[in-house]
Amino acid sequence: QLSALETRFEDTIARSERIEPRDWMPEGYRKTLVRQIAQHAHSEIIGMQPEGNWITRAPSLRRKAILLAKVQDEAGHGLYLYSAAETLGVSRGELTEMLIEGRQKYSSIFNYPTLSYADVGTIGWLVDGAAICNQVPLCRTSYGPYGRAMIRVCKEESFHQRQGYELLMTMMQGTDEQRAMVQESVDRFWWPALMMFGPPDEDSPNTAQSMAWGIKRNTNDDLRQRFVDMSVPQAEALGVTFPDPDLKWNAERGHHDFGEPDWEEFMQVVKGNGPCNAQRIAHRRAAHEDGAWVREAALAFADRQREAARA
Ligand code: FAQ
Repeated sequence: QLSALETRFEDTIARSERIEPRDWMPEGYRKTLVRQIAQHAHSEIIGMQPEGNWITRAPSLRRKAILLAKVQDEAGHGLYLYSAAETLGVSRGELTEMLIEGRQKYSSIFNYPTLSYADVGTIGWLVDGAAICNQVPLCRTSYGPYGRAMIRVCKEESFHQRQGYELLMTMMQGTDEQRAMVQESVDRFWWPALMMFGPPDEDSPNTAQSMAWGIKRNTNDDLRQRFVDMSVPQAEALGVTFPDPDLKWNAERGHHDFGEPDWEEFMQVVKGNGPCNAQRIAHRRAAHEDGAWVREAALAFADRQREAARA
């Protein structure tokens, strides 16, 4: 027997309407949202590092201005997402602690190094491309603050993807060496990009419940397929190939068939054993500790303002 509150919640979900912060929600729904939104926020913040690595070495002022703007946008996305999580009763400070103590995750993709400037283009094209595929449906997620944050995030991600593709297109019109740099970069990022969508559906413990609650709108495998189908013609236009001998059009299915990502590698990266996990967290921890004085000063200032207002 459902209580009146539960019935109202279920009805709201069934009508595809939004759950808002003041509405009653099951504890599991709240916890799942905190987990997913926090991971998403952490991914944006940690995701500043691989590309941030190249800001001081951008090949021109134009490329530097574009890259700076993109990395700043990622900080902004992290902040909207932490704000969305805060509506669920957790603070940004707590979430940051959980990230640097390794108690919350962030996307596996950001544990791979960026070895050449072509990686800036490839991240824009494939990583932001995968992010868009995953996030456009999240604009219709059942939790209001998360869905509304996604709308602006997706608009900015579209610009990010375009700048990456344009960068790669420019390099592909350059020298043989530049074309080789692009292909080498795509070869390294293709499989990790496919892993961004999460484990295969049969090994995804959260998908079924998250779909029933309207938090996720598609399964991991559906979105991965959509991404592959979208990327193949873009690769052809660019003149690069993907490192997958099984990748081919299947007319019967109306989709591309493709090979299996190395799920053992994925598990290792998620567990903290990827090429850059330790470095990413150490960098985030150092930035947090170096910023302690700013937080203390802001609190002291706010206290003084409050006292002045009372006097
Ligand atoms: N990496 O049961 P599921 C960006 C974990 S885009 C690490 O399938 P779920 C933009 C998962 O959390 C990247 N861990 O989980 C940008 C769970 O563990 P838990 C961020 C992963 O939640 C571009 C376990 O495996 N985007 O940042 C990954 O239903 C360029 C079992 O998995 C989002 O976060 C992974 N790839 O589905 C920024 C999108 N996949 O939590 C800078 C929102 C799975 O139980 C530069 N999130 N796990 O301990 C989602 O859509 C979902 O959370 C999924 C995973 C699809 C990622």
